Amino acid sequence: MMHELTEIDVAPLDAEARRILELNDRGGYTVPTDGLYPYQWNWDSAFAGLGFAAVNIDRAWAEIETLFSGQWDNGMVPHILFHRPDPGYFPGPDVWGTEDAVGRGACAVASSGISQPPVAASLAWRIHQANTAAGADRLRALFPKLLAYHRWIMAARAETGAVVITHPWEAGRDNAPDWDEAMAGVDPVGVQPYTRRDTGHVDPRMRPTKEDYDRYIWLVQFGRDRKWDEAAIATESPFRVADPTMTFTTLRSTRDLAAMADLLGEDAGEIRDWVATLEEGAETLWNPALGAYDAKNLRTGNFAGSLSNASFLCWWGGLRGDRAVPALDALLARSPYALPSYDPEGPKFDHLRYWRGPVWGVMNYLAGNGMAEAGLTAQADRVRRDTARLIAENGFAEYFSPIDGTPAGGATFTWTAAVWLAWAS
Ligand code: 9WN
Repeated sequence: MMHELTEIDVAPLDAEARRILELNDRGGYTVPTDGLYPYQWNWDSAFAGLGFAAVNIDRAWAEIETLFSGQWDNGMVPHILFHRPDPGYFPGPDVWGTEDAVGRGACAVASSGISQPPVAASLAWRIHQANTAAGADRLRALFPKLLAYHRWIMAARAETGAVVITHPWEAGRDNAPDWDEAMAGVDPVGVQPYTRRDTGHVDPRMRPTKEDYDRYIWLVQFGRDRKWDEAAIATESPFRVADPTMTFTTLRSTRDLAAMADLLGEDAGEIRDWVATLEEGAETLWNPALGAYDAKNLRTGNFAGSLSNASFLCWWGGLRGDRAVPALDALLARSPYALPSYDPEGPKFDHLRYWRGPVWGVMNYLAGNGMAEAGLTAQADRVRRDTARLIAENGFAEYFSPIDGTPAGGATFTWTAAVWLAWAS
């Protein structure tokens, strides 16, 4: 399965990746792909910034700054910023109804009411490292905003030390098997009639089911009815799941925030306390039966039993030790292309259905870099080479089949282009 990068002609792919960033640039922010996702998404945007760092450092910082223009007064950074209305995506700002949300305050940018994996601090730190002279003032200006974001996460979402999601969209892994038990606990009674837009852009076999969508929309209505009040949602929602993606990306970003604080001469005491809390929380996600980190439904205490690409973000989170290596090696051995979002031998595997099997470049970037840092050189190499091979053979798709590499979801995808420019090439 290994592929020598020397066999890939990188120059035309570099050019295509740059063209995609330009194509999806809407002036200060980038859409994930034209049509399917016409707004600014949180973690997509952080990756877009990373991609731009290889092209235009000023534009890279602008991407992150525009993302934080949508930050609520309570520190939360929403998962979607609706800068300009677009009927091509559902649910839009009218459905989210965040105008009078608790905690939004004076923020004038229309947005959703949930967040997404907080990779912004980590990727801003890398953008800074790409050009420290150009980034000095930008980093200083961004730091208090990043700190406020993380203070919100720790206050609103880290009651067990691990970081919880209140909606599957918040994990960025929408229909992962990780949420199946919690989603079964949501009775979508009273969902107002709606028309999906995603299945008009993309083959429905590559998207979540109607059963999933009914529950996604029910959870949006649930939050909106409580004015997005975190305390009420924490007490009353049937859906509250501790997530490895959120936990490990938060942990890594918190470590990077501490490094920023040191550089800027700021006090890092509060930040280092968060690292300790998150490390203890990460331990609660270790599922011995799986031999890997797993999602945990806080309403039942049950693990999902899901071996996923998120399981192997532990090294990106800065955890060390090799107890997850046997499960990783087993997963790699049964995946023609690494890393599948769900175990190809698991009972819920579906090679094209979104987060129930396909490979995602951004997850490979995070997991692969973590493996390299932890000294898992062979595994890191395999993940990076497979990412390059998938893109070289199938284009800059949203995601790919781990079995035969079929490109799936949207095309000319921003974060796939960014991952190519920043790492895979
Ligand atoms: C909902 C934009 C986003 C990504 C997510 C991915 C998908 C949205 C959707 O697209 O989610 O947020 O409508 O399917 O799952 O990770 O940020 O690319």
